[in-house]
Amino acid sequence: MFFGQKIHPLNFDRAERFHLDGEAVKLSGPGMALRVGCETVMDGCCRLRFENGQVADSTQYSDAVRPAYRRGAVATPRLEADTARFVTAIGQIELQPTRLRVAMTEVMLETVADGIGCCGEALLLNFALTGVNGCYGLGERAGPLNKLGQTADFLNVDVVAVFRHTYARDDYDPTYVAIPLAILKVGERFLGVFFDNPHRVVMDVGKTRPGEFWYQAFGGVTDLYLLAGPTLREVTRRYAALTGRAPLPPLWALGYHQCRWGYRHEREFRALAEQFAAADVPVSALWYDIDYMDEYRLFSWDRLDFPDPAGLNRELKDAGIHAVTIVDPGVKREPGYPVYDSGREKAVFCQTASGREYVGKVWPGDTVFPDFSLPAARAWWAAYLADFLRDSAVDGVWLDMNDPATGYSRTEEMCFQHGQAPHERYHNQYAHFMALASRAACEQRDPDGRPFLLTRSACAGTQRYTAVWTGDNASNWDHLRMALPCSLNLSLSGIAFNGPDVGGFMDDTNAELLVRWHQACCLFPFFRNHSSRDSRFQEPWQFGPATLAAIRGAIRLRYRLLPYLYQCFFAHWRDGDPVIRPLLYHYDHPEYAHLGDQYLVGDALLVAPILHGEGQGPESIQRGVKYQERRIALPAGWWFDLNHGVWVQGGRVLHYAAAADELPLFARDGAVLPYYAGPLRNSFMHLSAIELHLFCHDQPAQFEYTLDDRETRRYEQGTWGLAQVTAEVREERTTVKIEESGDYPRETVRFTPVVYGHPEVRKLELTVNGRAEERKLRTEQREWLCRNLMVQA
Ligand code: MIG
Repeated sequence: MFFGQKIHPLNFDRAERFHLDGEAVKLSGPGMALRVGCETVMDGCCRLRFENGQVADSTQYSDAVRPAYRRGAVATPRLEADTARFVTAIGQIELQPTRLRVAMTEVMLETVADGIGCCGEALLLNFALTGVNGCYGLGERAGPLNKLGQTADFLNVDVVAVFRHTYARDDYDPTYVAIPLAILKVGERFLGVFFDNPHRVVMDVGKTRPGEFWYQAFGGVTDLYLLAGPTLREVTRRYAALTGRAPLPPLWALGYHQCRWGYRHEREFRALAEQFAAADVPVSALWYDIDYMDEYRLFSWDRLDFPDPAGLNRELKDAGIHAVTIVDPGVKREPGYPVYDSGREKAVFCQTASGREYVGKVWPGDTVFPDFSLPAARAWWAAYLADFLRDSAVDGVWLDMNDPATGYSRTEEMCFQHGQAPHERYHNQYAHFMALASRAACEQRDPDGRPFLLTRSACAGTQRYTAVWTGDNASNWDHLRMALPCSLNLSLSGIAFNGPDVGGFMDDTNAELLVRWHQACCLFPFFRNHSSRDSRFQEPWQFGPATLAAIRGAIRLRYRLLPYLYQCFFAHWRDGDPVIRPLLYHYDHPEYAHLGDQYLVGDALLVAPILHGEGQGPESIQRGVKYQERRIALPAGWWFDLNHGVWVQGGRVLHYAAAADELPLFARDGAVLPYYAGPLRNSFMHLSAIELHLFCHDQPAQFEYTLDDRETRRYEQGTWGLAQVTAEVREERTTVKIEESGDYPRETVRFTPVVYGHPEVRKLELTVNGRAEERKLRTEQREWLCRNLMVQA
């Protein structure tokens, strides 16, 4: 067996007839009995459940869908001569023994002839790709943005462990995350097909057979959710509503994070805090990798290297730096170690089919694994973790090795539910339930606070509990380029809070790569520099003053725009829009179907980073300064070029030259960017004064600024307000109106408008909640504040 292997379509049995079976339709033939039921789940979404008679247990074990949507309104089939018809919220669904056809108002999706089959426990659905010119989502993937012509294996693995010699390539498959959601672009319209099945599945999107889209599940029950468009935005929002949107993180979690495998002594952490201060680079968290532990025992500290972890972490926090510790799932199998003894006594560890404790071989040596599918195991885990977080004054949890990684010991022998449930049922959900239990620990520790968790593995729905990083990448340009489509597709797949290891994890980075990586990702939802103990150090100051200055510029840019990023997270929580988006999220142009080297942050900013190094692509030298060049597709309308301080007209491709310390960045006409202009002191940021940077060329500008306490979970009960901002620039006058509403005290934030790119503007008329306010007009005529920051530092 090798990854990506499929079942030949001719090996599937096909049905010959069907009949009504309760409220479902049963397709049957030699070797085959497949029950298909249909429900309307919510507006624009319905579910087809496929129960293969050869699968002994017809329970759906996936935890992907929010409980509210697990039951829908049953659509009773009407049987006609050779067709069963379901009438649903998205349109008509027609089923024949070997064919399925979904006719939505705007698009049609149908299988090829003989498109439905079973082979033992496996299920085949083979759709025709007629008219399909794009495919997105598919969770976390290497490769290009558009997955048409690609294949994807949905099995969580420890990538570097299984691709030991090829991890540095950019085409590995599978990855750490399994989210079987495909968003198809049919002509100009979109529809989503989410195959909810926690078992291993594969998709082949026209690779093996052009024109055919294979979904093959190797076991379990498949719930096919059809998500109506017609826009990408509607599909994405519906999927997010179905599987859950990320809760709001604390503001500090959106800052810059510094991590490295190999930091192993308290004096290194103190030195890091000092070095960041000396380098004048803000940092919001320092991360403890596995070396903080006492011989890799969970919930312990090596007391020689860290005599007083709580004291150290409080000291860091006084400087605005939070502490995050890694927490692996594996428990050292060591009688006398209390965590092991108590888990054994409570029977919370995974077992083999015959009931032995399942043993793997990872960092602690012989290791056992909590069975997070058991509520009792989750409660046991949460209690330990909550105590650990409290006792050590740790603010965030980093969940690693939860693919799960078991070393040389095969994973398949790991069973669940006291040996009763086969490995495949929970393999892809192992990290998910670990995250659920770990989030519960954070909530126990601080009932009103906002947890911050980061995980390596995940499945559909895991965004409800944690952020995701894209695992062990390598320090090379291919992996920098891959980071964009990978995070964009992950964002479309419900995981809005994600990002790669900036600088690259494996192998040695270099000055230029490190700078470009910081620039490319400084507006990503998650922004962490991380590297392996075997690689060269890559903290911002490791490559000399010019490199430091460029990196500092990118990091400061992020901090200046943290209020905007925070607004994007709030919008995600409210509506399901991802924080970073491919251009085709908002703009319709044939080229954008493949555009994976530039992206939007919210709907206001367009980022087109430099993704190649010196000598690898277009470049030039002008007046002694080196520039890297690239093409930038600028959608129609006016854009403000934040490097050059000029309006440029879109609807065309620009050829752009960026010096080493420049990130090509554009603000949309009509955008308002909330900007933090106060002092930069790590995670300390009082957002009681916000600048509203106004970009009005032809368009009036508009923005909904959400007001909340940024710390507690009261927003979940509706304790938040809106400041509705509208602005217009006409000749020499700027008119700005701010109207507050909602369940939040008025005028807790002082807003200052800043007008861009209008040298002729002289007057400001500002009204706040219906009252005229005197405020000096501020304009930026040449360059943007951030560029000044980036270049002059
Ligand atoms: O076997 O904890 O992906 O981020 O630094 C390697 C050590 C285990 C893998 C994670 C990586 C982390 C490393 N871990």
